[in-house]
Amino acid sequence: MSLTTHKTYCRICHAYCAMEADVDSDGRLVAVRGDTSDPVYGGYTCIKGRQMPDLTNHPERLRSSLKRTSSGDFEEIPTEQALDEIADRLKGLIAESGPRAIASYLGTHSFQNSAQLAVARGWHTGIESPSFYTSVTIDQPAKFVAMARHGLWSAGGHSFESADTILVVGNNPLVSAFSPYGGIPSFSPSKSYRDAKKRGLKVIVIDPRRTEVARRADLHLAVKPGEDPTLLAGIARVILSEGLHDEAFCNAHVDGVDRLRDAVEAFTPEYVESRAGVPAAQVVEAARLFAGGTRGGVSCGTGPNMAPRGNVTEHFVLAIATLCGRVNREGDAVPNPGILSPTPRKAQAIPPFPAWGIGAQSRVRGLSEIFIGGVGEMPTAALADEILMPGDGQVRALFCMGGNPVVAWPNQEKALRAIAELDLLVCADIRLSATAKLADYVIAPKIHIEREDVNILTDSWYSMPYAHYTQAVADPGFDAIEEWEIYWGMAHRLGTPIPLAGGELPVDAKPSKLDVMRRVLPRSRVDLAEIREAPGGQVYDDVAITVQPADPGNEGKLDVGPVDVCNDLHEIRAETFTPDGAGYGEDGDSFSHRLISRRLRHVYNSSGQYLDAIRKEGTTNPAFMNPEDLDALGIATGDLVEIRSEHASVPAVVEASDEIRRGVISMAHAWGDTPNEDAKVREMGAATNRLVDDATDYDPITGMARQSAIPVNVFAVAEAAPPA
Ligand SMILES: Nc1nc2c(c(=O)[nH]1)N[C@H]1C(S)=C(S)[C@@H](COP(=O)(O)OP(=O)(O)OC[C@H]3O[C@@H](n4cnc5c(=O)[nH]c(N)nc54)[C@H](O)[C@@H]3O)O[C@H]1N2
Ligand SMILES: Nc1nc2c(c(=O)[nH]1)N[C@H]1C(S)=C(S)[C@@H](COP(=O)(O)OP(=O)(O)OC[C@H]3O[C@@H](n4cnc5c(=O)[nH]c(N)nc54)[C@H](O)[C@@H]3O)O[C@H]1N2
Ligand code: SF4
Ligand SMILES: [Mo]
Repeated sequence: MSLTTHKTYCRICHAYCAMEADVDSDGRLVAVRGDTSDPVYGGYTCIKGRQMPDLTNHPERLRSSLKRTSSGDFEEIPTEQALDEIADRLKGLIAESGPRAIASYLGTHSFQNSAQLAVARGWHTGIESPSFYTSVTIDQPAKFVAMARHGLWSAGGHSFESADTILVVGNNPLVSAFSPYGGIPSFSPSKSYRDAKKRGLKVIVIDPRRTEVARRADLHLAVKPGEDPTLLAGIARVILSEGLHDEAFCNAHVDGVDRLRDAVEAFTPEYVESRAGVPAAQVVEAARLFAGGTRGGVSCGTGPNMAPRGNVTEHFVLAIATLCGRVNREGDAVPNPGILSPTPRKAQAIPPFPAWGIGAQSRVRGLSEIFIGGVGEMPTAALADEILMPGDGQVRALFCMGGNPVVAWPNQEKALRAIAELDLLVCADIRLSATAKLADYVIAPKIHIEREDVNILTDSWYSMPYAHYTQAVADPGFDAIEEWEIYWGMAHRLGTPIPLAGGELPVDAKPSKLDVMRRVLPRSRVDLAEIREAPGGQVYDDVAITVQPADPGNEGKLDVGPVDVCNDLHEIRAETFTPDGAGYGEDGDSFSHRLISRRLRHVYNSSGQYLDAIRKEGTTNPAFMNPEDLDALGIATGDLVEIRSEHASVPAVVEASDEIRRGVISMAHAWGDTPNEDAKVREMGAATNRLVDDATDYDPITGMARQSAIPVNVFAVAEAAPPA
């Protein structure tokens, strides 16, 4: 059979690797490989991306939309008929309970889907429902709190390519391919890192685990889980007390230096050592090494965001770079000003701005919308309560798009109760996930390679002005639609508008995807049709710019010492803690270990775990532990344990790793299913989010639950002997 080759990009994760795809005459995807001609990726792919044909054509792929019948089983239903029925249900629910009863949760896959996020948001605005939730608020919402309190430098931070020293806090891009804001690039990360080390880049890593990045770093601070605020306060103290900061920059553009100096004064290197487990000399060395460089940024990942006080950690991520003046100055070249959503680059501060408490209020825990890039989102950690709590504003219908709440939301037991309480659950998923299995309707979506998409999320992450707009390459060959079309279908039937940045979407006749994208990206510097016509990803050199002077009379300043952060630091300093060396589980601590989050190279959260090539890499999410901890329990790699938090317990299969400090368990989330499936832990792993308590250990601004550094005990479990 003859094959046609198309250029496209992978959307299994947000790295968007450029690929070539071979498709047969029926439109079926046969093979993929890295596009070696691509100027950014140079042919890089990972094991997940290379499974795209299997993922797309897999027998478990949903090939029809499904409806739950009165007997409780699913039956196939034409998608347009499902949308008719869902729209009728929505009309009834809105008439009874008002629009706030209708919620959306957009999971990780929504960020790889260029029309979905904006159209879903617009649809919510159109029906006047604030119940709009995404995985960002259970991921790294502290980033947005920190930016709001610290302000932003309009011209941005130094690029990775121009850096001589970087600080990496709980972020492992060599596996996660995730690191915006000047960290190790998401694109072909291992090669980028190797090349940068060759040219002399100095790297400091803060992580309880000796990660892939830490192995090749100049300095690895193996912090105790959750003690990043203390360690970073100690590093800031050294920078300020030794006068290593950029005084000229701070005098001109920064407020709060003295407030911060006072607030970190008590975080001496010796205090940091006893509390965070990092030798005092290393605290000093890290500060001198970072401040001694001339260019480079600080990046932070999920671990510290999920541990307590993520807002303080993310504040230091910004403040340490600011103190050292690591920003682009007037006249500097901006290697990539952004093509699709360009922002002006001026040598001036955008002063702190409000980002919470100003929009819709949550009904629980005093929470509110968080503004992410100017757009309000309700906190996902509170959604289960918004479904369960009766009264005005109770959520009764949920659209779950490319997400898997049963294994990803904090507090699995509550998530399951909430899902059972819903009047209507509509999932869009490529297979019957742990969550989709519980839905009233499952809509069969087109998968990545079957969609036209443009690289919105990564627009500003590249070190060159690069854009890639792919056409739909494969054809599902069955009745499948895109997620934005589900929202459009609702608006069409309900007669409600979908306002977007570039104007309202017509809701009478369905617009083309390009028309949608034009309204999502009205400010693109290069015409979208031109990017769409270009074969593969392209560099648009004509849009390079230099940093412009500040606006006349502009007096905006960044704030490195916001009063709230300083108050938090005083509170942190007053906390009791288990001194390093004493070990957890002593001094009144009733938990012997801290369970921390991590990513595994071969799977993306709960996606892909069932594919043959992936299962060869492992069929469970191992509990990685220090060999001495295993010895103390009298167990070895491959043995079963039960891990118990204050809240619940999960089974796990242990694996020895000398990369992890004693007292720590490192385990990936989003494996497994409900407790009913626990006996299959070796075949499907277990959901660590069951251990998470959403309602006691939460962040008061974002509602973020303690999803890392979770206090747990661990018990060896003797397994029944297998049948003879
Ligand atoms: N304890 C703990 N909890 C965590 C985390 C942690 O580290 N520890 N991490 C948090 C983070 S960072 C995140 S982002 C969330 C993730 O939270 P979610 O996004 O809710 O979870 P995923 O497992 O990524 O769910 C993705 C779903 O999309 C489906 N899917 C795959 N491809 C497609 C497609 O093309 N279209 C559609 N419609 N669906 C598709 C998959 O089958 C899967 O069911 O979890 C958070 N929860
Ligand atoms: N292969 C693969 N890639 C992925 C994903 C995946 O599941 N698999 N998931 C994607 C998603 S949704 C996201 S949000 C990104 C996340 O991208 P990253 O944030 O880079 O994710 P991780 O690789 O888990 O790195 C987080 C690090 O934090 C460390 N850590 C845990 N707790 C603490 C702590 O208290 N303090 C400090 N300092 N460190 C701590 C962990 O040891 C880990 O090395 O990755 C994305 N990419
Ligand atoms: S890193 Fe892997 S999964 Fe992510 S886009 Fe690239 S090939 Fe796809
Ligand atoms: Mo995430």
